[in-house]
Amino acid sequence: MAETDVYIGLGSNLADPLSQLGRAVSALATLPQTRLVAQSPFYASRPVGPQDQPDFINGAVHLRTALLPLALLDALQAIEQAHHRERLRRWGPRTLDLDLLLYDNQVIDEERLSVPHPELVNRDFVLQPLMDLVPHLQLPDGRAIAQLREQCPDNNLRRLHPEPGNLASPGHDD
Ligand code: ROI
Repeated sequence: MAETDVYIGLGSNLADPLSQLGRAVSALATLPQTRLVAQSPFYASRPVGPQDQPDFINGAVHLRTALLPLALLDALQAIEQAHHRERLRRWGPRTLDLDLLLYDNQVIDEERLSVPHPELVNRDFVLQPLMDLVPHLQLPDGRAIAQLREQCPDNNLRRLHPEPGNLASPGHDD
């Protein structure tokens, strides 16, 4: 079975966003022909779009899958629906967003699907979790996500879980 590395962005700002993301990661881990390789920390972020909505919680996961891009997109949309996805208005609050950010090194430009995700390069709440997963990741056009992260607008990203202070610290001697 040919497997492909893919990266999925997660976002929510309605109905207990942290638990929405936690349950979404579990659902992604049980997709057919798919394995969860790694999960990023979760971050709080100021909304892009109208400001009269709650902050978002964002994260990303690395999957290895044999699903083709559109089959994977169908599976992501099924998980969104199972979470009673609500999108109240354009660029407004939502229960769960699952975005196919990267599918191997492929460029996909179809009616239902654009990969890499077109907004990826502008969003710290996508680039930072991707960097946590793969610090040296490059886009298919060769741009390094670490450099894009330095240049992109600031959405007041705050790392929530696991908290930075909870990381094992080398040199701690008790
Ligand atoms: N803003 C933030 N911070 N995080 C998101 O995931 C997000 N998703 C969206 C819009 C409404 C554009 N803004 C967002 O779809």
